[in-house]
Amino acid sequence: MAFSHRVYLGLGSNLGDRAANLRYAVRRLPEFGVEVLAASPLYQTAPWGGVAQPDFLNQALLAATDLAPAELLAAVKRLEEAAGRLPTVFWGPRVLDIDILLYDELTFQSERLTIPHREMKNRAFVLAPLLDLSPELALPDGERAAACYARLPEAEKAGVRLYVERIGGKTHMEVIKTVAEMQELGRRWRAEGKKVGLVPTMGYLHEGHLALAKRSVAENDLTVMSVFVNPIQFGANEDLATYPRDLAGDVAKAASVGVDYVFAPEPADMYPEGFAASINLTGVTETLCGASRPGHFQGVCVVITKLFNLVQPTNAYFGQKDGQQLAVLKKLARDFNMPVKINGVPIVREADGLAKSSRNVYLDEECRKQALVLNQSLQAAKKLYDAGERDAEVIKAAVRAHIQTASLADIEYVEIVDALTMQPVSRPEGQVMLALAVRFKTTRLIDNILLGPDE
Ligand code: PH2
Ligand code: MG
Ligand code: MG
Repeated sequence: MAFSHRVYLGLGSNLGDRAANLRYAVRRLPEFGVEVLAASPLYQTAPWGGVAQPDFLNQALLAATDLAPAELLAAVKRLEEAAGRLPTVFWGPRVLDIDILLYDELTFQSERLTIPHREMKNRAFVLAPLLDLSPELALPDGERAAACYARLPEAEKAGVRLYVERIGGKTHMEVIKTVAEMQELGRRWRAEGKKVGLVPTMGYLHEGHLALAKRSVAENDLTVMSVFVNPIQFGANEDLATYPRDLAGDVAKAASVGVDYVFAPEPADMYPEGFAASINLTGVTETLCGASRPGHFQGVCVVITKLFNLVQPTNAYFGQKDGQQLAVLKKLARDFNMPVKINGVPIVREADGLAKSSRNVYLDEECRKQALVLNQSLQAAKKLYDAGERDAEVIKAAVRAHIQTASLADIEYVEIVDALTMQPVSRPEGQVMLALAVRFKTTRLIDNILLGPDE
């Protein structure tokens, strides 16, 4: 099911078996048209306002639904009733309370419903579990949930304590924020003999990333997706500062395809003062993007080596979109005898053929239109190859000529290389990669196609 709206719900209970009541809500929400994507841990919280009453257990859920806001409100009211909630004193003790906190980026106001939830910014018992789901969560007014939480009086935050029991939804997505926690989990999984899949990303997830995650979820006991914009793989004049970021959205998308853990460390935790390691693979890193982005693949090799050491994955998944990166990492794993299988996953394209990339958001309307020449030229080259053409210069010339029909295209390279060594070939034999890098105004795009037999 692909529900179209993303909602955050706040759950509370302070009557009866509180944990069982919350578990009941998580279990039955799907029957009411609400798919639970991720559930926070439970918090035991001091009652806020209202009459004197027992402590609550509170939880936040990330969910997806096709229901409109008013329908969603009606649905959660029915579920509250089904759980045995009786009309009680205003703000008195209740078996189950389900509040709609956020609904997409919507602000909505009716007599019965206000979105975002009217009081959520002022309540530690709402914000604390919410931040477990999405540390970077942005509210529709642009404010961050973390900033709201930070503003609350210390006394109120002190009334919120993590409760031991964890009640999950369909998925048990957790966000790991520190290197130390990630290393501890990796160690435990290895000791338990778990088959772990790792999907390294720089975030701002699109269907291409989710294709990697789906493969990993299907092939492993559990999947870790890292979301880390790796500073050391960016050159001085590259787009590190402006690289698009949306951790809250990434967490939601990862949860929706069954990822178990998002690892989102801070740069200073990955590269503390005095960090000195570098890794240099000769040959394979020196052509194509390696020629125009000095230091790029060294930075990639370092971060991936660190991630492998922390997570200790059985499988790691990378997109064929970054074809040279895939070849470099296969070589890295082979040369260092790393106990991990490197899996390449085919390029995911937009309906009109443009390869999906986080950087596509930089393209203005005209560049976006003209960028279609990239895939078109690759398809034309494949036709030539399939018709028997084996002169690399002839194929490359045809690709260049087609790209140059786009007035804004500025070709960095068009190259045919051996699929494993990334060294240029003049007459393709075995599997080769036709790869290109082209600038449209300030945006640099790469794309490629594999030709010949898969070895
Ligand atoms: N809900 C209320 C009023 N007060 N206090 C805590 N700690 N947790 C709640 O869920 C809660 C509350 C009204 O919905
Ligand atoms: Mg409430
Ligand atoms: Mg309520």
